[in-house]
Amino acid sequence: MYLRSILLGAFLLITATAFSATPPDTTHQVMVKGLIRHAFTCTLNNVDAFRPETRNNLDIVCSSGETKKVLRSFTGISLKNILDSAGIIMERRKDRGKYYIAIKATDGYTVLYSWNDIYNNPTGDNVYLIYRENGQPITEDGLFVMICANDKVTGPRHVKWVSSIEVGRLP
Ligand SMILES: Nc1nc2c(c(=O)[nH]1)N[C@H]1C(S)=C(S)[C@@H](COP(=O)(O)O)O[C@H]1N2
Ligand SMILES: [Mo]
Repeated sequence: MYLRSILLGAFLLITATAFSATPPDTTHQVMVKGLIRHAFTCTLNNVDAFRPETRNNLDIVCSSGETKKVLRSFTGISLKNILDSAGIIMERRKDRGKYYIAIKATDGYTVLYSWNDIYNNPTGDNVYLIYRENGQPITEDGLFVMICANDKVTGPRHVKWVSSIEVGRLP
C-alpha cells in the first residue's frame, strides 16, 4: 500500500514535470478581434498579404539584465499593418487615447500597447508579429512571437506563443 502511494506520487511528479517543460499548446493562428471592422486570423499561409519585413540584430534582454536570446535576423509583419487591415472602430476621435491593443499568449502572458504608441510614436514602426528567427521558422516559442524592437528592455514585451491581438477601449 505504502509502496503503491510512493509509485503513484512519483508518477504524478514525472507527468507534471514533463508537461511543464512542454511549451503551452503551440498555436498555429493568431486571432485578431475586438473593436474592429474585420475580424480575421493570421496564419503562416496568409502572412504575405501583410507585407512582411526582415530586420537584423535584436537582443532579447530580461529585466534582470540577462540577455536571453540574440536575433541576428527576424521576419514578421508589423502590428500597424495588422490593425490597418482590421480597421479599428473608433466612433469619436477624442476617445483615441482610451484605445489599447492587448497581445495575449496561450499561457496567459499579456502585453499592452496604446493607440498612441502605435500611431503617434516610433514604437509603431517597431512592433512585429514575427514567424522567422535567424532565417528559420520559429519552433519552441510557438509559431508566432510579438516583439517591440525599440524597447530599452526587450524581454517583457517579447511575447511567445501569441494567440490573439485584441483591440479594446477603456470606459
Ligand atoms: N508567453 C510568454 N512570453 C514570454 C514570457 C512568458 O512567461 N510567457 N516571459 C517573458 C520574459 S520575462 C522574457 S525575459 C522573454 C525571454 O524569455 P525566455 O528566455 O523564456 O525566452 O520572454 C518573455 N515572453
Ligand atoms: Mo524576463
